[in-house]
Amino acid sequence: MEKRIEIVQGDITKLQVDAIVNAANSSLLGGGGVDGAIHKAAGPGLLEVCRLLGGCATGEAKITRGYKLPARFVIHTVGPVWSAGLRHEPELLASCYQKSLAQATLYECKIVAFPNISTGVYHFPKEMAAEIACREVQNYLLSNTLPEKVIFVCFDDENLAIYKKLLNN
Ligand code: AR6
Repeated sequence: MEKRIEIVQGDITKLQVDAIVNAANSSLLGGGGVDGAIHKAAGPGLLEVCRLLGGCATGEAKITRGYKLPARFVIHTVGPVWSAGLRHEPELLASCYQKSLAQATLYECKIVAFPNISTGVYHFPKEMAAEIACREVQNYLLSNTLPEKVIFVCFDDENLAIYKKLLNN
């Protein structure tokens, strides 16, 4: 496996890294899943500043401080809702990774952690989502020195197995 990529299983809100990525919705005003967990752990300061951001389009990313989180920054990105692959979902998911990484570079983040964007309530097929995530991160790291390291945080066993299989060969 590429030395600058790591896979861990667990709760992304616990990681003491430069930035964690949030799988948000376009309102940026919180929700369930990883988004809910991040807002709960960050405290009300995060929601307050998110209200000022004016939302975020699918495939884009916006950055805030981490407030009470151990992570310094939160990069909020909005993954596509899977709709049979007919609405440019793969390109939009690729864009989430590219735009999030670009924010991380801009804010000089050394270590960035990603959840498995869109693979929860947005129902993007997990295998395809992982292929896109790995490809985009690998390509980005080839041409950028920052971030130094990217962590894929897998919450469920299925994603963990998929990422291990993809990155260990
Ligand atoms: N740490 C890491 N990963 C997590 C955590 C956690 N604490 N909790 C869940 N996951 P989802 P989406 C995993 O549904 O599909 C929200 O309501 C989870 O197992 O959080 O992009 C937003 O507000 C799954 O693999 O995000 C949006 O409305 C992955 O995170 C909508 O859900 C993504 O699942 C976004 O849907």
